[in-house]
Amino acid sequence: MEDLFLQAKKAIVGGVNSPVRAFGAVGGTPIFISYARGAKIYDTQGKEYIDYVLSWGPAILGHAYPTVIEAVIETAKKGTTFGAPTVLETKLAEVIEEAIPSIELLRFVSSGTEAVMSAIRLARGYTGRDKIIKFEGCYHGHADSLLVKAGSGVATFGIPGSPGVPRKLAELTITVPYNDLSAVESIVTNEGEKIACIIVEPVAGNMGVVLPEEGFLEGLRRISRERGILLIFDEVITGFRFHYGGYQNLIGIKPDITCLGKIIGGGLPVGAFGGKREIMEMLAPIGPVYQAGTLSGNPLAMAAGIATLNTLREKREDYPLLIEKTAYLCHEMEGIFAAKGIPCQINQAGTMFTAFFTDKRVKNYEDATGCDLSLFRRYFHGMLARGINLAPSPFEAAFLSFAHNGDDIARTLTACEDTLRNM
Ligand code: KE4
Repeated sequence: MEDLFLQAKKAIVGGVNSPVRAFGAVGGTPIFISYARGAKIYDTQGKEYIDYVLSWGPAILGHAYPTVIEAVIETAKKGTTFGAPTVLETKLAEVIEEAIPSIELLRFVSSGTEAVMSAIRLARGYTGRDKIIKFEGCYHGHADSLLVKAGSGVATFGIPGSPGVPRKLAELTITVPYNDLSAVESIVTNEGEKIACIIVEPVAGNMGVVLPEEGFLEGLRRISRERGILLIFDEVITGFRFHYGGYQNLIGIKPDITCLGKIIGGGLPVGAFGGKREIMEMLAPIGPVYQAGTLSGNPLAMAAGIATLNTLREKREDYPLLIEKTAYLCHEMEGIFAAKGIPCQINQAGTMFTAFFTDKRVKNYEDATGCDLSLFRRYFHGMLARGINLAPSPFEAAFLSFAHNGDDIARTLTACEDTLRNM
C-alpha cells in the first residue's frame, strides 16, 4: 500500500483528507480500505480486519448495513440533492426530536464541525456575549474558536491551537481541565456575564475515553443556568452511542443546545444542532443569526440517517447486550495486560473504550498525555498485523458495533495476548 499512499500524496495533502488517517501518531503507512461489511473491513490486498474505528463512530450497525444501503440506493435513483425542502428532512428531524426531547427544533448541516461552529455562533447571537468555555482534551471539530489551547495560568486567555487562528479570536475561548468544576466556577464568578456558552463532550472521546466525574455535568448545568450561560452538549460521538437517544437522556440533564453527527447520518455527511425553540428561532430565516449550507439535509444523507435511526430504534433493547460485550472485552484485556505486567487503564463508557498505557487513573487531558506513547505504537501495529483495526492515535475511542460477535471478541483477545507476548 506504500505505492497507493505515494500516489495519494501527489494529489492530496499528506495523502489523506483528515490528518489522523495519515498514521502520524503511530508511524508506518496507512492501510487503504477497499470495502467493508459488518464488523470487518478489507484492505486493497484483501486482508480482513476486525474494525474498532467504525469510521470514528458512525458505523454502529456495522458497515454496509443492508437496510441503510437499500435506502441510499432507492433515494439516489430519484436524485441526490435539490437545494429545496424534502419530507425526508422533516422525517429525520422528527425522529431525532422524539428520541432527544431537549431538542425542540434543529438544523441539519454536513459535519460535526459545522454543527458546533453554528451552535457557538447561535449562542453568541442569542446571549449577545462573546466568550466561550471549553475543556482541555475535548475536540469539537476544527472551527477557529475551538482550535484553541489553554493560555498561561489557569484558564485565562486562550492561545491559538493552530496557525491561522487569530489571536484575538482565540482569546475569547477559555479552556479549563475536564472534570474541574471549581475552575469553571471561578471563571464564571469573575466574568460570567461575558460568557455565551460552555461546550462539553458529556463523555469525552477525543483525549481517549474519559468519563465525567460524579456531579461534573450537573454542576455545569447549575452554574450555566444561574448566569444565563448556554450549556452545549457536543454529542457528535455520544448521540445514539449508549442507547437510543442522547447521553443526556441517561443522566437527566437538558442542555440548551445539542450538537450531533456521525451515527445520525448512518455514514453519510450529516451534522445537526438543536435545542430550545426560543434559542433556535434566533437562526435565519426566522431570526438574525445567519447559517446556511448547499447540501444541508440532502435527501441521500437523510435517507441513510432515517434508515439507521429506525433500525437502532428497533434494536433499542439490544444496547445493554452490546455494552456488556464491550465491558467483557475491556475486562479480559485488562487481565491480559496485568498478566504481562504492562501498566494499562481501560476507560469504558457504554460501547466505547480506550486502553491507556499508564498505571494512573485517566480523568483529564493531563492524565491522558502522561501515557506511554511508544508502548501504544507497538501495541497498535501488533494488533494491526494480527487483523485488528484500532484508531491510529492514543487519544481516540474504540467503538463496538451491533455486528461484532463473540468470535470477533475472542479473536481480538487472542491478538492482544499474542501482541503483548511479542512486545
Ligand atoms: P466532523 O467535523 O469531523 O464531522 O466532527 C467534528 C467533531 C465534533 N465533535 C466531536 C465530539 C467529535 O469527535 C468530532 C470529530 N471526531 C473525530 C475523531 N474523534 C473525527 C475524526 C477525524 O478528525 O478524522
